[in-house]
Amino acid sequence: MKKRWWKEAVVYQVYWRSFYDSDGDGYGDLKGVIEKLDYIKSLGIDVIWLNPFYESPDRDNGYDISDYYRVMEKAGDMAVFQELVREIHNVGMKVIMDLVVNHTSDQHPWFLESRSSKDNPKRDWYIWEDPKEGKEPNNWRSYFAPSCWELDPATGQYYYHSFAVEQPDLNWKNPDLRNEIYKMMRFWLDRGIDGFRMDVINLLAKREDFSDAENPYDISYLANNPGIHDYLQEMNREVLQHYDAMTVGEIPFVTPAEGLLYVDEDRNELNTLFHFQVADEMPTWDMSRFKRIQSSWYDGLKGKGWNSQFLNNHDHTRQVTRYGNDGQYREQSAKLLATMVHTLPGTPYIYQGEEIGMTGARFDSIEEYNDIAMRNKYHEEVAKGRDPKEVFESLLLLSRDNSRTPMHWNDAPQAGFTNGEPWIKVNPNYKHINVEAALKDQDSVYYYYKKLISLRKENEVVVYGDYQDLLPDDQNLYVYTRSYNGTTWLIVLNHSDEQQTFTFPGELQQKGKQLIISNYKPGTGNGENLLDPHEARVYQIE
Ligand code: TEU
Repeated sequence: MKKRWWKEAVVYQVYWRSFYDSDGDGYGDLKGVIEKLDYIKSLGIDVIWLNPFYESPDRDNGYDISDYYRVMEKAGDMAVFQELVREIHNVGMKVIMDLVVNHTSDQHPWFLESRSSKDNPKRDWYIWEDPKEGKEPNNWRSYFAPSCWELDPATGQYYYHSFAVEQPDLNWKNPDLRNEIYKMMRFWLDRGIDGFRMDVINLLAKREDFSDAENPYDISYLANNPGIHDYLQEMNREVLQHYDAMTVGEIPFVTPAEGLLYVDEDRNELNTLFHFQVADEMPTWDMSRFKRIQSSWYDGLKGKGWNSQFLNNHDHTRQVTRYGNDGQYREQSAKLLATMVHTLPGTPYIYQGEEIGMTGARFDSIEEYNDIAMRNKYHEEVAKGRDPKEVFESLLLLSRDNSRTPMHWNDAPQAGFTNGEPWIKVNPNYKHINVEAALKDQDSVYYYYKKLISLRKENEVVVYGDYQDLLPDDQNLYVYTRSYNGTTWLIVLNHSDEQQTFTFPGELQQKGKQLIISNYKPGTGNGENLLDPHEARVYQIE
């Protein structure tokens, strides 16, 4: 495949509101990111992804934008943003921004105009439908609400929202709207950013036919509709191809064949994607399923398009809690999951705090949660008459606040995140899981990440190598090779709480092997044929 900087890169996601608070208002901010750039750089990171910091009423933590050209006060201002971009470039990193153009806030002036009357020129910038028999136009649900339609009493029509009621969807059929978005993208690219993470980008086109869904709970009708590829090709022609920009699309509800249409290098749409076959469809660890997903995406994109690897982000529970062991084997498990993400094919993403093995948070009552998805779901279920405690418990594992608690810098109050009251509670385990402690311990999860990242820089096999799963049916061991230009790496992962015996498959038995990295100290292991709980090893085959 063609060599590209964003294929070789490691991306670090900064959820700025929980990263570092420089002014004591309880929210992290862009100045705080500037203060911590040396830390990010020290890991060996190439690209920072910043979650949205545009002007916003903040009902969905910045994903409800009311002005695309302003910086939210909590985050800072345009001058600080420009300083941040400069500083990031000065230390040799790049920065990509969230692009949220499926919807705006209901407080965006475009929507205020659109809703003001049926003949307002901006009416057509959103999606309006008449009631059907006095009710919603159809039975579709939205991500965050029981219906994707909300009645606007002033004009008697319903507007369409894929997410919360406060996030009306834009109408991408309207060419004026599209041009306005392209203009806005150029504005930020001209200010020096290096690309975009594109929020639910495959939701832009809607179905032509708004008839009822057979199963309204399968909300895949919101995505991948006819016209989407025309919009993305137009966006590429109008904006992206004029910059050396990296684009990663958030693309739920796709098979590899559908995903390829977005990232096929001959089609000029996006560079790479996040598919959600793991994050949305695999609630807890499932070895066979994970292996099938990896193989099918590898086969589906091979030689044509580029994948991304991640196991958590600001929407998905921290990986060591959800997919690993965050108790007795927390450190080993965090290192094993990292080994996997950084040696599977695709660009790896690290979500802040993952590199010190931060765990999911658990609060005591729904009032302590801020996540709009969780709160809305809780109220919907309780209103149906279900037991509140049972509903609450059922939402804990996947609450988005699991991963949104503040970054742990040290063992000082509030984990050194803020001098004020944090906007969301700090995970109490910051006393022993924090950056300061990690930096003092040569065996920490942090130093393991640092080594993994440097391996990617020095060994093209990790980036461009072919992938082969050697034990597709094993429930505990994940064993695969990456091969490139005569070099072969063998990755051996014991994703279980028990010791496992292991035999090198086939011809690998006779070959020489050099251990490149492992999460157990050399010498303390049990020899090559016994793997400790959560042991990870990477060998170069001679
Ligand atoms: O997320 C889309 C979303 O709903 C995810 O939670 C989902 O799990 C998966 O990513 C896609 O199926 C994006 C943002 O990341 C999220 O924070 C926003 O709330 C949402 O869009 C609306 O903008």
